[in-house]
Amino acid sequence: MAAQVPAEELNKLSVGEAGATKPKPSTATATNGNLNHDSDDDDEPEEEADAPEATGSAKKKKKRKPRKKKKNPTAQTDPPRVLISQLFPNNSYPKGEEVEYVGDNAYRTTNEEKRHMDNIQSEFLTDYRHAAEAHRQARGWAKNHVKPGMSLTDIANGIEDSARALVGHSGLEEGDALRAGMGFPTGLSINHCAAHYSPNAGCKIVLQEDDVMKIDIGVHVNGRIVDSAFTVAFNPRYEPLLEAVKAATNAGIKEAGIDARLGEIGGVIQEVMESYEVEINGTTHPVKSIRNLNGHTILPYSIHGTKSVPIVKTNDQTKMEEGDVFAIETFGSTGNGYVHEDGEVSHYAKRGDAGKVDLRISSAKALLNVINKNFGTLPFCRRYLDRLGQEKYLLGLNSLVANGIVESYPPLVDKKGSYTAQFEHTILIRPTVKEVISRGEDY
Ligand code: HZT
Ligand code: MN
Ligand code: MN
Repeated sequence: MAAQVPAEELNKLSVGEAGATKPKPSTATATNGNLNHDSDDDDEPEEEADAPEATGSAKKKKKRKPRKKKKNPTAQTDPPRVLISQLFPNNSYPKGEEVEYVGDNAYRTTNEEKRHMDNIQSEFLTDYRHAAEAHRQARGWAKNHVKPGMSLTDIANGIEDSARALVGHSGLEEGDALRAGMGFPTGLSINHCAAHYSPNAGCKIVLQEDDVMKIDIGVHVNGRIVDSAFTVAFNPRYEPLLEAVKAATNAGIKEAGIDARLGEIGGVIQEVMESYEVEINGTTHPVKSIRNLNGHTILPYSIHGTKSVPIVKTNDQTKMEEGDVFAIETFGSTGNGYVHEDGEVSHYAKRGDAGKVDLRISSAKALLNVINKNFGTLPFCRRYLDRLGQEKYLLGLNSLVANGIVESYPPLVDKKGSYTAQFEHTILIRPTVKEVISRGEDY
């Protein structure tokens, strides 16, 4: 089956995966995926040959200072298994996309006090950039390898084995997953399912040629979670849907900044989203913003903070503030533009405000210890319990949910037969600039 890949999907592959058709190790270098061309200048992807041109009488020979040998010529493998910390030594990870503030906040970029504040927060910036590079490389694997005919289980494992290996979550030491690893279960949500589907054990779902799949990946380092998602489709008929949602998310990112009002950002997102339509099998559908899905703040070890970013116009006057971290995510749909919970649950998380309950079911007590040790308040899924060797935990898990200690996050679906798409980035509202930490050459 010759999968029809939209030209855009082919052209916008992460540069970190360039050359991935070759056997391992790939030719990708440590610096691929770095968007920031004005950072260090010793990180050029390729060394230009300084030898004179063989036939070059007509060509001008570039005069160039002889360059020092590249510090880190380490190549990433395919699948990616080389530590990000090895590819980028001395804790110098690639920056995301830095965007200067405008208007009343334009002064911040050069302001001495703001720059000082920025500098003292560099520790958490390092962790975010580290996690973001792992995210780009793990999703690069997905962009190159996910094809119709693959099972969702193989896709999830391919992504998660990559992400864990890249941040050094070996699974061999206790508390490993709490230092770095998955920030939440990989979402693989297809068609009318918009979010929070991840395969449980025994899942037989295979990706189909005409499917629209949202791939939502969370990677964390020291609890700093990078939450970023994209949508894949193999039939080009969905291109306008994907374009609508990508443009809507970028519009939201552009509106974001210190003192930006959340309800207004929603209005801009909706305006962009709903300027598109998509024709499927001879029927033209308006693209709708899914009005009960939102972006959100992110806190250490906690995937949702207290602020929500609507994707339709609302009168929420809440402002973005310096120091906030936001997941800007938008969802477009050919259906109702409204989701409900439906289907088997895969995603769970211990509640941050979980009080002390005397658990009378021994399996619940035992499972809570496993959760505390391995996930804390980070979301997890049943597969993560399976890989830890846990068995017959469902009764205990359900009792933790019933007792309000663990929250379940069921799949979120629009009406049957509809198609939904998502794009998402994590952005840092730094004192001097906003940084789109998860930005890549791909999206
Ligand atoms: C919950 C559980 C998870 C957060 C958004 C989201 C994936 O819909 C406030 C606004 C992972 C994430 C979340 F396992 N959710 N982003 N990426 N899902 S949410 C939410 O529950 S809470 C949105
Ligand atoms: Mn997400
Ligand atoms: Mn999110």
